[in-house]
Amino acid sequence: MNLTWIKVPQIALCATMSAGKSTLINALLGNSYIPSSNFSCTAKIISLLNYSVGDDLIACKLTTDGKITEIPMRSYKTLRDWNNDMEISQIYLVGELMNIFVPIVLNDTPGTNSADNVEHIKITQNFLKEYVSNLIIFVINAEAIGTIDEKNLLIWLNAEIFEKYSVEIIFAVNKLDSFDSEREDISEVISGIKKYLSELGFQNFNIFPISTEAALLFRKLIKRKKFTRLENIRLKFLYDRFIEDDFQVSKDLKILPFTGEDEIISFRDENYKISDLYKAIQKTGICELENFINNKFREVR
Ligand SMILES: Nc1nc2c(ncn2[C@@H]2O[C@H](COP(=O)(O)OP(=O)(O)O)[C@@H](O)[C@H]2O)c(=O)[nH]1
Ligand SMILES: [Mg+2]
Repeated sequence: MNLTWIKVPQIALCATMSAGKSTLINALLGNSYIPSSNFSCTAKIISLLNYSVGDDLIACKLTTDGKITEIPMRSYKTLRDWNNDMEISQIYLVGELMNIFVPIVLNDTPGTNSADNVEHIKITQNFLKEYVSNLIIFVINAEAIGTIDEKNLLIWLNAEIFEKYSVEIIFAVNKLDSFDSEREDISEVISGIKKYLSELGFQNFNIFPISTEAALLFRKLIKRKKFTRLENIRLKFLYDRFIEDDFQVSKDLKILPFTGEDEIISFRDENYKISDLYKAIQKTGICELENFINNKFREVR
């Protein structure tokens, strides 16, 4: 396969374990391709080029003997196996992101968690030092802000990357769907995170409130993708939350009206309106992040 695409703008995704990086990439793709789990399973850098190759993705593995193997990827079992295979040194994917119209490569770094696996921190730090990215998206788990691992990673990034290279960092504050907006003001949560980040030395950064899981499930439903039983339970819950409860991750989101022809999707005894799903997707905050990436890299070209 032609690897000239490494010249394309590079985005590195960074976070501590289980913040939602894999779910974010899946939400951008509109299907569950990258294994998401509560275990620190991502042991390798997975690089995804935004390029249309039909309905599915193409997956390429680079093995330690220098061989590149390319296969069409239909389920995420492939990646789970590859991730655990010590002979594989790098994984490249090619596939089309739903709402990003500029050529970019997303690099998913292993989520760091010192208690669990020090190797992951080294892989992530070496990658960030050796391959200068054009943008770093740091995913923050809003349910667990300010852990020692997160602080250590942010302090390292500030000292080793931002003081030495001119790279932009933005923060995606994830899992905001799990906040009870009647008990807690989400905008105060976001202000608190801004303060925390500026105390760690970050200045002039953009911050994106988000719910990657909701964005992924709503998009999968629109694309009529397969759901597991648990995903279906989460879909019903999140649809109820974002549509019936009229929840959104930030008051500042621009919600555009749906202009297409409306339709009902009947799925496992429930009815979902396409117009509501489009509205719900915008309320997850994912489109703001996508617009930012589109605008940033449109300028570069
Ligand atoms: N409530 C909630 N959970 C999420 C969200 N995004 C991811 N998760 C969950 O967090 C866990 C870790 O997600 P994953 O994407 O694998 O994290 P990673 O380690 O950063 O790649 C999984 O159980 C996800 O279902 C979200 O937006 N809301
Ligand atoms: Mg992951």
